[in-house]
Amino acid sequence: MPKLCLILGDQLSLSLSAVQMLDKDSDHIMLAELYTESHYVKHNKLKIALIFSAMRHFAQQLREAGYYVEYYAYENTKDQFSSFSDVVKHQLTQHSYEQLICTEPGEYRVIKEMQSWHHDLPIDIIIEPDNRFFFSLAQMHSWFAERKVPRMEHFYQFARKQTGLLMEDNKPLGGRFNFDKENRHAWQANTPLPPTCTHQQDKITQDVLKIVEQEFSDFPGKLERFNFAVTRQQALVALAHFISHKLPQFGQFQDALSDKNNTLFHSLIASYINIGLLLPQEVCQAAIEAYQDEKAPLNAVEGFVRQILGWREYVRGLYWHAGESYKEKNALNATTPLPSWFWTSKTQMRCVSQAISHSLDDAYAHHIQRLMIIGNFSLLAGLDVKQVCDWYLAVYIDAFEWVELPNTLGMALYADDGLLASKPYAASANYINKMGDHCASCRYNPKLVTGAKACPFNALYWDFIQRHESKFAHNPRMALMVKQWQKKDVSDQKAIVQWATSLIEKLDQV
Ligand code: FAD
Ligand code: DLZ
Repeated sequence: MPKLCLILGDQLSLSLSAVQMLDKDSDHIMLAELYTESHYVKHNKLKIALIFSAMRHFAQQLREAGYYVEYYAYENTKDQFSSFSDVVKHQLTQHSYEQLICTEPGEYRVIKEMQSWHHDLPIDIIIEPDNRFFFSLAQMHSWFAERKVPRMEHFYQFARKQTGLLMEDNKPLGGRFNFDKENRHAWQANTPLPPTCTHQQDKITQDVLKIVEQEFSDFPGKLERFNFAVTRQQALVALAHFISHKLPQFGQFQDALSDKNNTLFHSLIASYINIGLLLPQEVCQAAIEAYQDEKAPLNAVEGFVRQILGWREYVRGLYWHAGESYKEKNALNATTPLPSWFWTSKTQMRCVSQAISHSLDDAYAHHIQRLMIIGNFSLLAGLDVKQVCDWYLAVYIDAFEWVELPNTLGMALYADDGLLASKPYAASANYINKMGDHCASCRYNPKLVTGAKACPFNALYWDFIQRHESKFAHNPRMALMVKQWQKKDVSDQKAIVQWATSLIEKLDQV
């Protein structure tokens, strides 16, 4: 009897563990486009289109490679099947199978559903570990379990030593593990921007775009902006484009913000790695080869490798190690409802409006926009943690819970009480003004703290320090800011708190 293999929309790799267990000549593979998967948050239309098109192309690739594939297209599933369980049950009525094989998914919600099949389905179920990371979950669990304060920087050094990447004689290349200090430049227009990498749309993608426009018309996203790789071949082109045109400047401008350009020297490949079109190992290897061929400097290559070998692996380990209850954390009791402009981008704060409009329209914002603009505002204003996390999961092309949640709840919102970050990523307008040019065309003044012209980030920043004064006074990295707050005149403190309170009361109009 054949085996049946279920492949999810973010598992589109021929080297996937579940696929490795199959016999091409006899076993079957199934993929399903589902209403539930596209509705558990209001996903960006671009993200749904990317996933459906990449799934359809992957099915084609599997068939060309000789596999038998059952493909459940959205047009056929939407009124009939409401979950993976439903389609799997249906497929089990179509043939007799010996075993159902899956690769572990990237979310508690889905692993729980798969685990329920052990008693709900009349078939032997195998859930294989996901082999598309540098480290297995078992390795990550033991790394986290062995540490009281499991910081990314320590994990990264461990990962460099374990993999040997950018190492020579067991020492880091260039004498340091981290070249971050060289990576904090604002971008000036005299450094030319890289060209855009464009991807042709074939009939499969055009059909998907029509379906998504028809079925998800009230979801965020502008489908006319669709310019994504939907096959492994196209994703390899996107990677090569990044390596030749952006990697050399990636490090230098990694933290920069610009009013004129939304992507700067960022790679735009997170979604391709997350859905399986690219593997993290080959991506790091390509960057390291550019360094070896003297096409990119060490600070850029190290900075890039750190994001993938360091941050990406670390947040995945943290998501699974922290457990399902991580999602419920709200250490700073942040409960202010999301202002309506999170869904329209109509705020007068130029930096926030730009970051949100790109997030909604293009399903993309770079790391500093996510962390220091939208995340920072959410942190300072005490926006509801669950609402913010759901927003991030919905709008970004690369958002899957295992990677989105630690980044949003832990890194941006400090809602895990410092499990991920040693201090909150909180900053006033001064930081935003230093790292970019948004303030020059904003109606608010970054130097003012109170009053109608004052940038809201300033009063909200001090009010945030004040609201959490007792907690932050014990954090060595925050104590200085608490002292600065305490040194302010009582009348200034009162005016700042009053102004911040009035801003929070009318966030929709800020
Ligand atoms: P680049 O800036 O070119 O970085 C290179 C690669 O490094 C990325 O493609 C990605 O694979 C990896 N990477 C960089 N930073 C991180 C990180 N902190 N965690 C994991 N991988 C990282 N990344 C996601 O993939 N999905 C998410 O849902 C997501 N949500 C985020 C939410 C918040 C609040 C923050 C602060 C960050 C989030 N990130 C997320 C991390 C990071 O912002 C994105 O990976 C990056 O912006 C994607 O754009 P890029 O491909 O151009 O990345
Ligand atoms: C995100 C997503 C969407 C929008 N649609 C589908 C789908 O129709 N079918 C599918 O198999 N996967 C989809 N996905 C990805 C899943 O939500 C993802 O596999 C889980 O969240 C686990 O990471």
